[in-house]
Amino acid sequence: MAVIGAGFGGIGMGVALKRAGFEDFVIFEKGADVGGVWRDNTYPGCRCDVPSHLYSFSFAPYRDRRIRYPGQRQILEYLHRVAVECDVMSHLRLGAAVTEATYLERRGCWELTTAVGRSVADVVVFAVGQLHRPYLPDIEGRNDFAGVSFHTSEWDHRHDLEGRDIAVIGTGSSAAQILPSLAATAARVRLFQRTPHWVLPKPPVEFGPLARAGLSLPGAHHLYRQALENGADAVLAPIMRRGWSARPAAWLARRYLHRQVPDPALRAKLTPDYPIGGKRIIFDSHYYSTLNRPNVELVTEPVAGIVRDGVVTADGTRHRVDVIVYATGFRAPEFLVPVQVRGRGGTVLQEHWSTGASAFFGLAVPGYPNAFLIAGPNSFNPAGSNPGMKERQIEYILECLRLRERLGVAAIEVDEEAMRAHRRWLDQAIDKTVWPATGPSWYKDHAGRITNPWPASARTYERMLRQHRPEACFRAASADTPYPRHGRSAHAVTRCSTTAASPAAS
Ligand code: N01
Repeated sequence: MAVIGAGFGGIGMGVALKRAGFEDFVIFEKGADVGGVWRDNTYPGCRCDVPSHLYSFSFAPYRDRRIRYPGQRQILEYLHRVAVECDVMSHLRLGAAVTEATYLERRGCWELTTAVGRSVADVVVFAVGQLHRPYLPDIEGRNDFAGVSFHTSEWDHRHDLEGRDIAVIGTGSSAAQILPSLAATAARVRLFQRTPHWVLPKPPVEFGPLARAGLSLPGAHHLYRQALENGADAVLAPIMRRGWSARPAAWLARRYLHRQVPDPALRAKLTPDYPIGGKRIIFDSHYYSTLNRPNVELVTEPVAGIVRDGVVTADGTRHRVDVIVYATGFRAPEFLVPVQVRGRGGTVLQEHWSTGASAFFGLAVPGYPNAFLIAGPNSFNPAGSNPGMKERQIEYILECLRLRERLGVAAIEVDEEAMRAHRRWLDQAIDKTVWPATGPSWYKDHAGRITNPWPASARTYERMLRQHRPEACFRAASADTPYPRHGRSAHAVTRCSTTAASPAAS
């Protein structure tokens, strides 16, 4: 069996396989380390805006009585610890980017191609995440810039930005986290905003003395996690569907903006004109206040081009800068790119998705037997914890593998009708959200189809998965190839045949 990606999804899948008594699997990771986005994003100020008691695996609960929102390094350390303690490290192949995955129909398994060779795996789990390929906008003259420039997820730490003139393009969550750190030492920061985002304040990074004392009581960490989970489902999720909390949340955000930004002209520029929740809400307590600093300027004229020494806006102003930081987000709707995935009949998944990426609960696609996704289309939780969503997907994938074993077939795949029914449900659920009424964001593909977020609460996702058992929604992909029974341990959920084979060229 092969898992592709060693972020939260891939590590979580590896741990679940080990716990199910399954040893014969490989995790292919393109990078030189585990961690996914928490390995790649090292920009100043990078930390999770979801409390880690929630943003962690339920089987490896976060138990810190001091820090509520750990920084990037601490989250990376957490993932390392999980991988080491749960004995997943020996399954890793680092620096092994999978470029092709082809379903071998007669054998009911997958052939995977990396730069060093080919492997065959009976099952493949794509755990590549949604936010790992940087998006660099196609701004005229981008390559003409003579200074230093980089994307937030590819921070170039060789450059000291103290005393420099910096342009930050984009005003999403990454920009909001970077701005206070940059502004503290830069000569000047110009923040280029196309659309203002909704911002809600978040509690301090560290717990206060009362919370610390509370967390020392038996069972308190678990109760706190549950409270966060309930809060996200009951308060945050309805915002996206114009539910009861949308108005109070918008009121709170406006009041927060009013209190933080005394200048009415600046406030007007920062006031969103689309419903709250239309784009991912920024949770941050230092972004607005940093915009009041004398060395920070919010530029709302559209970026028209980039020249040797700076950024030119549509009004013709030339903003001379030494450094350009692209806080312009990720190619999130291009799922699985650049892996070329070929399913039954040689159908390329990206072509199959030419009318919009879609998957059964974000985790399986008809015509792609024994292939599963973690964090696939419409399974990003914009109102809570994504490690939690991934755990639900991992549990479901294990159940699919058990079903395959029970059926005694080489391959199973999600039924077309189950997919169609799920699509119908998704369409009506998405119609009830604020996303159709909001402009472009990484929630949508280039044609405006909403391909990334889950349109309900995490609890609804869990409940719906329970109601859509694999027995009812998956079927044997081919009746003639029996389930491979040789060498299987008593506890194995599926037999793995991941083997290094001949180099790709041969
Ligand atoms: O990216 P974004 P991000 N000219 O796509 C602007 C997660 N995350 O890296 O809004 C000018 O949100 C674009 O403008 P507009 C989180 O899920 C989590 O900040 O399209 N501007 C927008 O302002 C988040 O949602 C944490 O008009 C241009 C910005 O670039 C996701 O990552 C922390 C432009 C892109 O914002 C992505 O966040 C950080 C152009 N040509 C991130 N093109 C946690 O703490 C684009 N923009 C968990």
